[in-house]
Amino acid sequence: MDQQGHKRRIALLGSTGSMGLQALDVIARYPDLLQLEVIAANSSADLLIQQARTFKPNIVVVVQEEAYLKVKEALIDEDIKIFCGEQSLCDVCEMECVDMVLSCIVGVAGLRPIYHAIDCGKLIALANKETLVVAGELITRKAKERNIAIYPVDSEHSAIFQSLVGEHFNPIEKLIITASGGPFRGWTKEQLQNVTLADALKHPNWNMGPKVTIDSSTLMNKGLEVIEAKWLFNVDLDRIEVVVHPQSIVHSLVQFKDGSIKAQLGCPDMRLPIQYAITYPLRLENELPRLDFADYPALTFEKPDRETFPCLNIAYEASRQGGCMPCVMNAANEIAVQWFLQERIRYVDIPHIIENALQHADPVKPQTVDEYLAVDQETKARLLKFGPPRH
Ligand code: MN3
Repeated sequence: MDQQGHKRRIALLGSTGSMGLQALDVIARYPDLLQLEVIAANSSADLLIQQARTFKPNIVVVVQEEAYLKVKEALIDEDIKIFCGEQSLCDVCEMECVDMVLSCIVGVAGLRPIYHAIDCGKLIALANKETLVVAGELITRKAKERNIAIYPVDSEHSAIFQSLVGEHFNPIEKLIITASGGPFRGWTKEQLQNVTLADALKHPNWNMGPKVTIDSSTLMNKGLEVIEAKWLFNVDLDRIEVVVHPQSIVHSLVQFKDGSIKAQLGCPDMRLPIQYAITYPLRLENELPRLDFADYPALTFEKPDRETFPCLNIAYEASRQGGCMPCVMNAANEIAVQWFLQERIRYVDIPHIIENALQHADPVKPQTVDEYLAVDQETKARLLKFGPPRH
């Protein structure tokens, strides 16, 4: 709610994914403060119809045409505007009835709408980490130019953001990002040879969608988050450290120049970082589970195994090289994860596919959203043309 007592009007992009569902749950808890103006999804027509009936937004966006026709027909008796196509994702971001854009889109598809929302001066709550990985320089420059704050939704970045409240002029010495280590923590390279899709989809602590669950198991998720943190908090890569913390209670830490470390702790539940991002700077009462330290007699920390899980180093290296390289890495990872989810490649092929794509990349320096998206498209087209590696 702003100072005049107006509700904060939210456009939720990606409402049918795992994060989107949790975001709807949060928004619905604060009807006096928040108003759901727009929901948008790619193609999940049935779920979108159900969400529209339950949450009564004023606008629904469906990207795919076939799904759009189905949604439009089903909601004919509702007082809801229905828009179709990718361009509509951008169009709703500039509408006057929207104060904040909450992007829960997965992958590079979220880049254009968020860039446009920033350009239109909207508040941004960002769960879509790939946007900052691919074009962090462009996004953060535009946000600075428009004087727009980007509120992180990713739990690690929310923890850092919360630890920085009140520390505006105090220099950061180091960011320490925690990682659960995923389901294969402690496994050897040999053991990873036989990992199945079902094994990889079992995340020990967090309830997330399939893409981010696989990324967590390979540590690519942590690599993406390191790059995300670099842009969000303007901290050099060599001052961002990853530490494995299997209990997922300490969500990340900031070390200041005096050596003092601040952290944010809580139960692993994405609804808390979502809530903080969309109601910042307020801390509102909720019924989310509370942490009982008696349930966690030991909080442990260890170094990540960068040799068995090479994706973390791949991400650091791609970010160091800069230019289009993080975009190429992200594109190759999206394809590799898609192939693994379709059971067309082995688990251990994922890092090789990404490394291979980086080796063959032309190290250009994109300057616009279109140029970044062209690199993304070219990388994916090349991979799809040659298909999955054969053994
Ligand atoms: Mn995270």
